[in-house]
Amino acid sequence: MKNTLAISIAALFALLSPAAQSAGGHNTHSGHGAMHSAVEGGMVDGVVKKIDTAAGKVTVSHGPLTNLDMPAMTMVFRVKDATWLDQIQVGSKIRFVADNLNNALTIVRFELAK
Ligand SMILES: [Cu+2]
Repeated sequence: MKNTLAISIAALFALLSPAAQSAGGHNTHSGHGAMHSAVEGGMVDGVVKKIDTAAGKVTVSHGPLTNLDMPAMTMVFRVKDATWLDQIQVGSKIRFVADNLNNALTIVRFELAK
């Protein structure tokens, strides 16, 4: 009985630890976002200017990216999911979230604007 209880507690910690770490990371991110609450989690509007399927890159004229302290501009992004490039063409209106992944500004969330 004692052993069973010890194992249960160990199992409980094993279950909780990753969750606690994950929650901590998320909170850190949200804390940063709180400074930019209007944009955090929100999608930014953009217009596709050029598509480089081979390189997995897209040139987008975008509105201000507050989470990246970036004003509106036209620039090249990587895309997290290359299949997104199949859904767009030059002139497509998109909504997206960009983030800095491995020092490359990358579109991490994407949808076609209606
Ligand atoms: Cu930019």
